[in-house]
Order: sequence, then structure tokens, then C-alpha cells
Amino acid sequence: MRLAFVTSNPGKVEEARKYFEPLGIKVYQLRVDYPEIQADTLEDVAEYGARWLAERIDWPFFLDDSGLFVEALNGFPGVYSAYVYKTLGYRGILKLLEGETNRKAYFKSVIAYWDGELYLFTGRVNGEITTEPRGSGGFGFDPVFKPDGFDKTFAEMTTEEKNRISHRGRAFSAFVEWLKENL
Ligand code: ITT
Repeated sequence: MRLAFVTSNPGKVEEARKYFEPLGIKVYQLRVDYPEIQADTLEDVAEYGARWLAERIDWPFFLDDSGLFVEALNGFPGVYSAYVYKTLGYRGILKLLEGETNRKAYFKSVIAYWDGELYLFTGRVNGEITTEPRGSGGFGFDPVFKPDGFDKTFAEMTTEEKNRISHRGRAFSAFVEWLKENL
């Protein structure tokens, strides 16, 4: 079985493959620009995107909408993470937190799967924003995010290590468990 992952981000696809390969499911990247609406929650953004795509793609697909929520910034960049990453990068987050002692943050991921009906799977990981970037793996804000209970940032971990604890890894686990029961 082949399953389309609608995303512009190859890093997300690499993470997904590790989950689906053992099930014999081949995940491939489908690059279709879909509207990411301005909304208060990742769930709303993911659902709108999936329903928009469902009118244009007639085979099963999924997408992921994720974000970094920084406590001292009242949850910013949150649903605006992609835009903030593109404009300010992770260095922008470090700058916004200069001198701030509360470094708490979490990543959240919402996966929307469409096969004629819509299903949402979510995952979250708590951690903190480092004071300096560390590591060269992963993507996005990984060099400045250190999950709770670990000394390494996501960018210092292998994909397998990151998947085991990450927001997207948790959402994928829930998705894969559901697929096992429902396919
Ligand atoms: P899509 O095409 O799948 O939307 P994207 O990279 O734009 O790809 P999002 O819209 O979900 O992804 O935006 C989330 C932003 O948060 C984006 O800039 C990512 O780089 C960042 N991000 C999401 N998950 C991350 C992770 O696991 N590690 C580091 N940064 C992450």
C-alpha cells in the first residue's frame, strides 16, 4: 500500500517513513500547496487543509500541521510557527527569549488523515528552549528545542531517538495504531 503525505517538508516525510515501513506501507511526499488558514488551533488549520485537499485528491492522504508553543511568549509562535520560522528562524526565537529565565515550550502536532472521512491524531512533547543552538540533525526549530528528561536537543538526536519522544512521533504512533485496527 502507498500513502500520500501532503507536505513541503522532506524532514517530516523522513520521520513518517520509519513508522510506516514496518507496516509495509510506502509513504511518498505529495507536494500540493494547500491553504493554511489563520485560526486559533492547529486542529482547525489541519482540518481546513484536509477538507480543501479532499475536493482535489481522490485517494487517501494525510497532512501534518505542527507548531512550537513558548510559555513566556504566551504560546507564540504556535499556529504561526511556519511563518515565524521562514521569517525569523530559530535565532529569532532565541532573540525573543534573551534574558528570559522561563524557557518552557512544547511542540504539538496534528495529523489529518482523509480516506473519505476525516480523522485527526495529535501528539505533544514538553521541553525547553536552549540558550544556544546545538546539533545539525532534524529541521526547523530542532537545534533550540530540548525535550524534558534529555540532555540533547532534537537536532542532536537521530531520527529514531527524536521519533520515540516527539510530538509528531506520538501522533504517528496513534495514527499507525488506528490503521492497524482499521485497515
Ligand atoms: P508543511 O508543508 O507540512 O506545512 P511546514 O514545514 O511548513 O511543512 P508546518 O506548517 O506544520 O510545517 O509548520 C510548522 C513549523 O514548525 C515549521 O516551520 C517547522 O519547521 C516547525 N516544526 C514543526 N515540527 C517541527 C519539529 O519536529 N522540529 C522542529 N521544527 C518543527
